[in-house]
Amino acid sequence: MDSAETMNKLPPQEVFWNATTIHQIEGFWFMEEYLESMAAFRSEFQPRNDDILLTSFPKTGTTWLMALCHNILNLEEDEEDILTEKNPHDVVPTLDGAYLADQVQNILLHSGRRTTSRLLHTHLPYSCLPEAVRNSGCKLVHLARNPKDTLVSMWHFYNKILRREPMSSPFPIERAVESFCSGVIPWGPFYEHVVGYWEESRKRPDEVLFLKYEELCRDPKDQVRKLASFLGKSFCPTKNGDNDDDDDVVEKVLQRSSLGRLKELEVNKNGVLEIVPIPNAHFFRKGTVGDWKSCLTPQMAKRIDHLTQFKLRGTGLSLDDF
Ligand code: PAP
Repeated sequence: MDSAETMNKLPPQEVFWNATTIHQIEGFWFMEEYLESMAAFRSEFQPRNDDILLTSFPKTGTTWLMALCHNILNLEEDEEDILTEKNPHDVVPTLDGAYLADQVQNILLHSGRRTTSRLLHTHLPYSCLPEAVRNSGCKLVHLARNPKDTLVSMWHFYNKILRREPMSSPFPIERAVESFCSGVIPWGPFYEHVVGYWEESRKRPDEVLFLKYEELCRDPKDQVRKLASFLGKSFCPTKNGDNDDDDDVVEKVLQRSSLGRLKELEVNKNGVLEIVPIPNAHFFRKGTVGDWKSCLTPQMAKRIDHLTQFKLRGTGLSLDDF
């Protein structure tokens, strides 16, 4: 193959927010620094049938989902409460971002010896998951979030990690809206990402659970029970037919996973992720439904709502779901 031909085979690339290169692979955009790890995950990862793979578009509540699932599965045995010492991202590894890191390989090997399932995470869209995962019986849990709140959360996060000195000013919000709507954003486009998991959850409801951040906020106990039962953990050890014992466990899971608690822990105030050097504090902000109102103008909101309606038409998902 000559060099012109090789050039033609390189995945298309763009510069995201004037700050970092992203490449388009199979219709989605990925940060250059994760490509090697992502390729290794896609070709080498050996799923087990009892693996639990959490999936999310960035900033849709990943950290919360990690904490909830960890606590649901380990509450009884985890007397030490590992989340007081480690950020949820260091307990539940993101395989596309850090597959090759020694810490992740250790987690994969170590948790393989445990009696409980391996709890893992990826930001990859459904269609880009390793074929071995799509063909395995392992359970997938997807957490979706309102697009406007996702965008605003993303804006705050990427301003912190990508717009450091000398670019210390925030990226203009109107340009962030533009790139969100164009879909040319890390792991984007957003809508195709969410619809991929939504459709798979409708085809295989026993293996793919689709949750929404807003529902978790609105009805946390019911959502945690639903999640626990999907993960094969039943919370109903009641003797007298009422839900009291069950309620205590659900409350404890929620309390241990809550934004208020995690945010105040020393590790999350001053620590840095073990695998990629991001300050833990960046993962905890407000966690408010509708926080987009603090950043987006009514015109920006209207534009995103129109796009959402258009992109979700015929899927069975709608704007009112979020
Ligand atoms: P990630 O995909 O990069 O891991 P993710 O955890 O999805 O990030 O995004 C952080 C968002 O989840 C923040 O939302 P906000 O910017 O709108 O505030 C963060 O506050 C929220 N979040 C983090 N932990 C929790 C939690 N335990 N409960 C509720 N929301 C949380």
